[in-house]
Amino acid sequence: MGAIRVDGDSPTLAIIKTELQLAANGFLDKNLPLAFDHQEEAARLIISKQTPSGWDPSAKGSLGREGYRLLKNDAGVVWVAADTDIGLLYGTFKFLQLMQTGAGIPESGYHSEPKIQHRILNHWDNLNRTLERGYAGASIWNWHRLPDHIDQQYHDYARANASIGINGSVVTNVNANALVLTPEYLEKAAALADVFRPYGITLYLTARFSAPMELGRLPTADPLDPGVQQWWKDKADEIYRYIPDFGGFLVKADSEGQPGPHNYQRSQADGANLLADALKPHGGIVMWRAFVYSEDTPDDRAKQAYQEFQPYDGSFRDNVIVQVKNGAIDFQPREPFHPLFGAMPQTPLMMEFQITQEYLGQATHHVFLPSLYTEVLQSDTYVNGPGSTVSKVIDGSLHGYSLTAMAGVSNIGTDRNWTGHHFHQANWFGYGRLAWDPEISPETIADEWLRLTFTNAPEFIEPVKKMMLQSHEMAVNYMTPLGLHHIMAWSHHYGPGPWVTDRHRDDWTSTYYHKASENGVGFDRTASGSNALEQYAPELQAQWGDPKRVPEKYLLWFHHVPWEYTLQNGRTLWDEMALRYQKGVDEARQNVATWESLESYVDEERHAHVFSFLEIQAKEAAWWRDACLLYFQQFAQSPLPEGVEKPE
Ligand code: GCW
Repeated sequence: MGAIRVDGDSPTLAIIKTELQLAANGFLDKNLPLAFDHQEEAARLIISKQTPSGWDPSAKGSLGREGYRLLKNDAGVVWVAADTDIGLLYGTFKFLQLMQTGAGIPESGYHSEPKIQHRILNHWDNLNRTLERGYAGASIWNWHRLPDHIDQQYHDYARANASIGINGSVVTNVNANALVLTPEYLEKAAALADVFRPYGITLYLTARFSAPMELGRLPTADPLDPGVQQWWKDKADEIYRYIPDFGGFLVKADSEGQPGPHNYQRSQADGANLLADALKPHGGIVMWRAFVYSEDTPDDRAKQAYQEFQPYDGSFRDNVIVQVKNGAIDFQPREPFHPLFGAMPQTPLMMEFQITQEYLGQATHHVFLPSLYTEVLQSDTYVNGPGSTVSKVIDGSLHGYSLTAMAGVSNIGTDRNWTGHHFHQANWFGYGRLAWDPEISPETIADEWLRLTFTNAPEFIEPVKKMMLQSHEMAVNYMTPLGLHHIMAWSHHYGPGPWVTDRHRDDWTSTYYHKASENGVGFDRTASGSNALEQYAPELQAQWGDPKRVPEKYLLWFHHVPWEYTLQNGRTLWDEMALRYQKGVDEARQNVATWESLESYVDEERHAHVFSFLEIQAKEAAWWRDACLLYFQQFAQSPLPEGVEKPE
């Protein structure tokens, strides 16, 4: 990398120097101590907020709080430019990535600014280090040893996140424990925030709505009660004494047993505004989740969040952002986008994606999630005419939101490879890249990740990229083709369970969702059924409401159709369903063979690890196929079409 000049002195600039040193050692495979104070004339790489002599100051332009520019002059000297230290850190990471992938810096330079302000990981981590829906070991937060012991893993975590542009972390579970708001835990949280800060990462906590009762011994948590309001104000003041740049609260209320404003016949806006007012003087925000559904079984759970929130559009404080899951049910292998997107022009909405694979084979099934994320982000809501994509709702451009954010439910744990499956690092990486720029293609993300993680050899990149890019469709095929959803085993959601019925409440069963009988299969969400469809724009109602026009991937999401129903390709529904299950299995098996053939490109340990997981996936794809086809066949009462293997 030659002579380097890094201007200035700060914890973030110190990190930049460490990164350059690490990269130099890695790229050159030897330890050559770098010096960072070269005079301008000698330096080949300049990392600076000031314009170096001989450079046109206007070339840098204004870059905002987190943007950066990479410039190269005729002599081949590179300048990483930004207005802030964090911008320089992001620029340095990009510079190193371009070097490592062999892309180099384009002649015209490279400029990037995030399209979304808050790019956040949500950890569903409990204080006792168990994780809700975590499949890669225990929680990396060791609350017992904090604040005095700072594990190296916290630094590594912050570093990895900064390298992909993530700038916020909610370190506690949305099913919240109020204890984290006590001084003992705030001191621990403050120690984590200290680690995160120089990497540009803000710490957030989940707030349990009933905390004023549990911690403050108040008789109520009613959001309109002055005593409750004062309690939250005092609590916010206290938190900011520990963590001066605390980001704010993420809240799950009135959902799956969590307390909330419903307990006091108040609205979601009343609840969110209570916390927003407490945080406002300190600059904090509230991320209020829309994953609210009633205690009683509804006619259609898919309608509930919209019914609960849409009427309150415009009633939330300006430091509230409503956090909406990508689909209206719950992180299914495939769902149409959530109808709230586009329906709340006066209330900032943020996206919640799940990176941990609760319903997608958990840690052992390889599914490249950027394909799923992009499908949602590029969906057209039509609310302001064609082209009103979900990504434009989220980046604020469609409705002029002043607050923008994206959340990803983390798949990180104490496993040595962080995410259980090596390839699930690509989902963490891809989430970060899409939070920075929701328009990037899955193909670009897969390409970047493979080069940064394994090798630049095209003989490896091409087949593995193909495997990644088809993996989402493959999993949908062997789990829930044609719009089927929520037919997983009960509670843990691993493996098939289309037969699940009679468990506490109907909308936690599979039969509620697929409604299979001799007459057909699918959930009628048109006007003749639950009419959830009316929550979408008229263009979509017309298209999706017509079984002949709805994309077939959503057919059984919106329609109940007979088994002998004819699809666009002329096959019956039953035959097509069976063939899709088989296709998923075939591809999962092919992946095992593809990976096996690439042994020479990957170190033995990682090759063997991925191989065994791909074998599990292929075996379990067949389990899914057999279980679902045997179950549905009792209603379809037809033989399996040619080409579909008979269950053993
Ligand atoms: O689907 C459900 C999960 C719960 C989770 C909930 C939520 C954190 O099964 O484990 O709770 O979603 O998103 O709140």
